[in-house]
Amino acid sequence: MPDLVRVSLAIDKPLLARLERIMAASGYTNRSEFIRDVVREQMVQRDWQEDREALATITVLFKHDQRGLCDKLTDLQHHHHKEILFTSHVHLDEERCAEVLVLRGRPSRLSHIADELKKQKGVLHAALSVSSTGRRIP
Ligand code: NI
Repeated sequence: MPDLVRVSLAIDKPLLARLERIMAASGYTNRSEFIRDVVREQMVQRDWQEDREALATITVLFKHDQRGLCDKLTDLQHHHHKEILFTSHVHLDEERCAEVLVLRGRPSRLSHIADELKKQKGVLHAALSVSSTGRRIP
């Protein structure tokens, strides 16, 4: 573990009570670990706001018998091969499939790819989950 520095901070009681409730609801028992994770989360959000290289996953739920959809989804993934690191396909039942994509690149590009996938006819749901390459997170 890197050098740890002890800090004290001033916080008003209602805000501290709120922090403790959020911590407990999130399953944290260690206040320091909670604060460290809040800071890391803020760093990831800033990377996304400032369009710095990031990591993301996109989950796409779709009906595989929609005419032309599977070809279209494959075409889109080839077009964005520079950002898409990995794709996995799951046959959920007789009609529905899900694909999970892992992407790396500028957040504006990754959001654009998610939007492109989402708007295809036959896509029932598409969700972007944002993360980080971790290079800037201590
Ligand atoms: Ni399938």
